[in-house]
Amino acid sequence: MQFATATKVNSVFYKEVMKGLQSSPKYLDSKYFYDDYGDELFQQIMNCEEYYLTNCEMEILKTQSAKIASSIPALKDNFDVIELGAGDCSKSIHLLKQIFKIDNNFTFFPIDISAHVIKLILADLPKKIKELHIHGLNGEYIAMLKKANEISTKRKLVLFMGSNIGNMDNDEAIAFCKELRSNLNEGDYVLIGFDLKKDPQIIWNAYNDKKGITSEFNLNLLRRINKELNADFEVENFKHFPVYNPESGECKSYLVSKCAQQVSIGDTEIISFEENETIDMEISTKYSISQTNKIAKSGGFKAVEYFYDSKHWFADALWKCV
Ligand code: AVI
Repeated sequence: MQFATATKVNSVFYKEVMKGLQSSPKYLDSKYFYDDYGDELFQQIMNCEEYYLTNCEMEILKTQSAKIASSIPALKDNFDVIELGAGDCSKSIHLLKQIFKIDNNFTFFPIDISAHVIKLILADLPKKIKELHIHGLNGEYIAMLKKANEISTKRKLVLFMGSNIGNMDNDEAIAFCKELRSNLNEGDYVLIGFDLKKDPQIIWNAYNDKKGITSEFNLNLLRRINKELNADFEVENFKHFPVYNPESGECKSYLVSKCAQQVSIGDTEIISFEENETIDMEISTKYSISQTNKIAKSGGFKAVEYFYDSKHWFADALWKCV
């Protein structure tokens, strides 16, 4: 099949992949993990034994949603709820149900980079909370938040859970929070999930599960590039290798080239790999509470309250726009 269709070569995906693979050291953006199969693999990760994050945050939402809702006095006024990276809404649904008891007239705007995920939410959520107003938005967080703001001028509660912020380094996280704040108004709230520093072995295991699902999740991005950008990565020539630094709290996933090799992308580009050369695939940052407070302050928020799971491995922080 001829690759040189104008759309693919001009796509942001192609440009960002080329930029990352032509850099030194090489990197790819983990936001591209989530094609249909990537979504499925992430679901499997969330269910796997070692990946504790989902269970911890689920416990918080299942047991403390009433408390979270009562900590936000603004919910008694006219408001809407936005979820950045909504996924399957299996955690947020507990909070949405509590909020619905306070006011059944709000609109829920789930935002997700995956069109597939938004389709599933629109099909499933109305079965679980009848008469909930839902407006799904498929795209990047801030662009879609701006869209939600064009549709609704009500006060906002933004949910940004799952430690999705951990997939940014510290500077990116602060820049992102500033941008988030600039698209909200004083008195709006954010509920934001942070995976906390803990026994480093527990963290490392979460990104190196025995069944190899996380490895597949990383390698799947190479398969996606093969499929969508007409590349010829030999996926078995790369090895998934996660590293956790307990000092910085950065857990980083690399793909390591098992041999010297060349990969062609599209009709024209060749990328060379040396043996043991790396591709930086993902950062999953782990935080202390004082680090999260610094991020809140730098972003223009005030941390109002923290909600922890029983092991204190994870925290959902309630921030108010000041
Ligand atoms: C989505 N994000 C918070 C996950 C994480 O833990 O960084 C993605 C993930 N990567 C490997 N396992 C899960």
